Amino acid sequence: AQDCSIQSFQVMQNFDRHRYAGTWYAVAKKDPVGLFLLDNIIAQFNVEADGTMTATAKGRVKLFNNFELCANMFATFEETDNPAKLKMKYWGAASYLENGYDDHWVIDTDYDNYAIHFACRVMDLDGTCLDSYSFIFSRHPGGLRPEDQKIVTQKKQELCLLGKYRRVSHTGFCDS
Ligand code: AZE
Repeated sequence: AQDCSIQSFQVMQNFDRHRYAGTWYAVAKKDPVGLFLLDNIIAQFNVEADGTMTATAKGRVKLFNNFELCANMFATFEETDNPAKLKMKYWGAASYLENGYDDHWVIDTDYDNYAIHFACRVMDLDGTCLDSYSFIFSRHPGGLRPEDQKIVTQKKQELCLLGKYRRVSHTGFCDS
């Protein structure tokens, strides 16, 4: 049987935040429980002068009364004993947006084409995840290259999330 305890998940070896920096388009996502980014999700990772990683992200959200807007989000990252397992403190440009403190695990990336992200918010007693979210990022807004799709499918399976992802559309909703 497959081991779905999150501590057994392989993460990116020798994670290099400098190579991870730049723009990533979410092409697929697995949603957590509750309010979440819907589509048009673009993340920009930066390495600051002091070496720490920060990020900004945009994405369409629907708030109370089905009010649609583009959420402008910010994040700072803290290191842990594993360079690919970061802690992300995040908040919105406006107070009615979400803030929180989540895991940010980089499961795999080739830095130039694809990246696979995973965050567990609530763990079960057996070490599996009860409430997770995950992004498949691409450097290309059009999607993944066929050769990367194979790797991504394999990793989704290793995260015990195969079949749980939806495509993220990019219609320009959050542009400018
Ligand atoms: C992520 C990339 C790095 C920066 C940030 C990310 C996550 C953002 C959210 C935002 C949720 C907003 C909501 C607003 C109403 C991982 C995409 C900040 C989870 C629900």
